[in-house]
Amino acid sequence: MDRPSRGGGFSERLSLASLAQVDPERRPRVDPRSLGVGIVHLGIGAFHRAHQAVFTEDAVAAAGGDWGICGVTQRSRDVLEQLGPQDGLYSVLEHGGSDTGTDTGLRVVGAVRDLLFAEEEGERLTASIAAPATRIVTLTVTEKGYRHDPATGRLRLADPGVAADLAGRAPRTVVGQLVRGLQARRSADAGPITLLSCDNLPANGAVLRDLVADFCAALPTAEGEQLAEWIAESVRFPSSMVDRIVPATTDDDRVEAAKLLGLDDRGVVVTEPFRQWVVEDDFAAGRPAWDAVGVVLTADVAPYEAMKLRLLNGSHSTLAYLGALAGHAHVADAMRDEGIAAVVAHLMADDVAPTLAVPDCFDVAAYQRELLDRFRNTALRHRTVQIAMDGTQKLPQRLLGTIADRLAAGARPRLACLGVAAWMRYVSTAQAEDGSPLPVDDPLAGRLGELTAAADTPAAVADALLSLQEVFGPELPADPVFRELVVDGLERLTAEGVAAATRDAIR
Ligand code: CS2
Repeated sequence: MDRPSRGGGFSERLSLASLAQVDPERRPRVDPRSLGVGIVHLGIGAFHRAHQAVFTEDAVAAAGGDWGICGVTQRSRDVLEQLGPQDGLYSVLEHGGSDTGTDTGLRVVGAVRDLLFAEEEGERLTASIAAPATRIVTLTVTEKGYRHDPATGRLRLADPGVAADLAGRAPRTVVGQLVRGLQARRSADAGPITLLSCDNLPANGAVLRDLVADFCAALPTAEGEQLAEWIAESVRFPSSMVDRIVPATTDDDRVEAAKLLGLDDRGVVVTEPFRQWVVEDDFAAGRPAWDAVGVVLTADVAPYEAMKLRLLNGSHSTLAYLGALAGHAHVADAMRDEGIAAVVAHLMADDVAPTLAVPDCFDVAAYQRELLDRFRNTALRHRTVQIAMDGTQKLPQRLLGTIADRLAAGARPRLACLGVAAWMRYVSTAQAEDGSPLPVDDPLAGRLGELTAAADTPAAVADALLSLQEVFGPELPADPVFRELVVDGLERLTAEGVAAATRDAIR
């Protein structure tokens, strides 16, 4: 008998056995039992489950193919505990709506057919990349998962994890796992394969290809050279732009999903109705019919990537730092703050839009309006501190590219520089204006603390942080206009606070 459990759900879990109890309209669009694995996905977090897995299930429903997903989790067992007992099934809860109301949809996705915990099942991971049935490896491992220097695009060979993987342990870094898997694939003569990066990095496919090449070049020559040759012939690295806002799931979301399902689902992910995927059509061994279900397959992803990273993610980070400093817990709360909302609208229109080479027929003004609406979606509880994490890994592609392009054009990108200043204020104070603590969750958190500890004026804080070459590169910090705008923004945020600084910025 179903009775409410912890969190108000139901005691019976979602699984293949209980699926018959779910409203037929909400069930997977393909029979999960009949779906073989063709894709290994590294980083099976909420984003993948709400994005590529949904597109993939739809593509199989439209055109068939054994494109089930083996989802790999890197460090945390949580996903295994959520999805393992559920036979990989989970629901996607869609929340549309803004100030004018909400509308909710829920569907169960069955595309994830296998799960693997990389830390404990290294051999099985290598074997699944080497399996002939696997034809694509997709990745959402976050910016920091690449362990590269964004300024040079090179693998950080001195990174202890990379060095240990090169020395031959069961690989723990993403690039190490891929290369060892490819090595096994070559030995097994299992044929060509595609590695498809789905992380928010510009030219993510080319970046991944170079990092794989760097890893091979650092192996003993006899081992690395032949492998690199085989990779050049047999492996493709298309780039892709991914977009869907997927906040961390809350207990309220789980309760809501349980009510709609009549079952307990520990793997539910929550998202917006919008989803977009633009993929470079360069596959070594086939792909799902993603083009039949709205994915844009194209020869050149770069203009879409720049547009999305600079307009959406650049705005997101700016909203997150200004919003968190001003005490707004969620993106939609920050959007209700008139000063912050105006800064974001002007950032897009004045600083970012002039830098974009938008694809033909693309209405970039409409895209900006749509973004502002998406940010205003009050039904999504997207925490500002979630977006604020890993700033050192995100700033280059989100804000610094815009700034460099505008400076080169002789412009003064004040709003993008205010975004950088807000990041500086956030990481150097680690507290909101009301004194409440803010987490500085960043792989360089230690360095950020050391650099700013003794800096006692906004200019000193800015100079200390601008010395981070792996973030700012060598040229930008030497640009007097850039430094002036960042210091000015930081001085205003420090002396006057977010409300006055945002008001001044849009005057
Ligand atoms: C966000 C992204 O957490 C973040 O940094 O900016 O995850 C954003 O929600 C997605 O890129 C939207 O496609």
